[in-house]
Amino acid sequence: MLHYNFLLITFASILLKSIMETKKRKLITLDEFTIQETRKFPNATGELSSLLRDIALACKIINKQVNKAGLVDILGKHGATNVQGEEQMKLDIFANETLINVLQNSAECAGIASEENDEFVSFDDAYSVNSKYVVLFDPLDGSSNIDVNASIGTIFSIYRRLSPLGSPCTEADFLQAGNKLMAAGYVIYGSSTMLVYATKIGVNGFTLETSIGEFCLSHPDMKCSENGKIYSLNQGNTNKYEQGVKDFLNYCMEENKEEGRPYSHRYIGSMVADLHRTLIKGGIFIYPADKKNTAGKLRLQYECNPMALIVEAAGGVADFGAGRILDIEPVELHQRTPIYIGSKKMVEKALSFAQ
Ligand code: P6P
Repeated sequence: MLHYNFLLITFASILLKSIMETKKRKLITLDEFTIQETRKFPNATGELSSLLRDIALACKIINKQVNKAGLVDILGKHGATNVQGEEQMKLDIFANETLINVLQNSAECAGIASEENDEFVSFDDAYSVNSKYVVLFDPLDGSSNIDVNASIGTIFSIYRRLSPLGSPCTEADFLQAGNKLMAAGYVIYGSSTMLVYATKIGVNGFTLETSIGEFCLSHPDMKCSENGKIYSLNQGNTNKYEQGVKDFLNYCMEENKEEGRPYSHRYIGSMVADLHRTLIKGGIFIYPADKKNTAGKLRLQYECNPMALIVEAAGGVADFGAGRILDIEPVELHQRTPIYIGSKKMVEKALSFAQ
């Protein structure tokens, strides 16, 4: 009997200990995480963490509107068109204005460039003009999917400004190559709302916990698998693609059990959603040049560079067909580029057909 009691007490104490440990394991918010990361760099001042917090705040405000888009009169066309010649949805405008307002009030941002604005915006108030970072963003990427309730997203890039503190931003601040990025990330407004951001040392994902209004660490140290089985591009454009892309498409659709083919084709038409899946599941996303879009469709500074930093920091590859996306020297704020991005072996295979 004594032995039985001893076993019972031992089991109960182990159970209690594990319950206490579980209770101790707290959610790590984005702010807590970035502050912990800052402490790894003795010279870090916390300004980048503060800027990430401001971007996260703007995206929480945007998320609120995206989530109820069907209920308020914010759906549908705004009637205007943006510099890309694309019809602007009302949510595009709201997202753009929200990011500009929040960043202007941030103590860490000297100016912005937006996919929705023809020119960059320099914040010349006393605080902002002495800030050391500039932010570029696509406020609501994939907005053509808003009306059909498919995932859309905000994409952002953070550069250290080149112009002297105390003076207004110059265009050069916004025309830096992607290999100069300090950080980049996206927020995907999907079945859950997630913020994923990268610095050169890694990629981490945070899911919005709506009960406390905080992005909480849910995907630490994200990695893009070396290979994959999903290819993602707009197959409706096949007749406009160069022969190398057509040959890769045929390769993907060819039966080959040893190499796990045919692959699966997935295409949402929202870069953030297609890239998030590629990061989580592996695969390749391609938006190549074609007869209509001879330089490709996607924007270098607002879509391709930030996504390239994220995927490369996760171990993947991001190429424009003849070199790294991140090494392109931008010459124009809204310039476009072809993009082959995702699992290293799949990008290499796709590019081997382009030769
Ligand atoms: P297409 C959305 O308009 C976007 O800029 C990206 O999010 C997306 O990957 C691409 O364009 C979709 O383009 O020509 O396939 O509709």
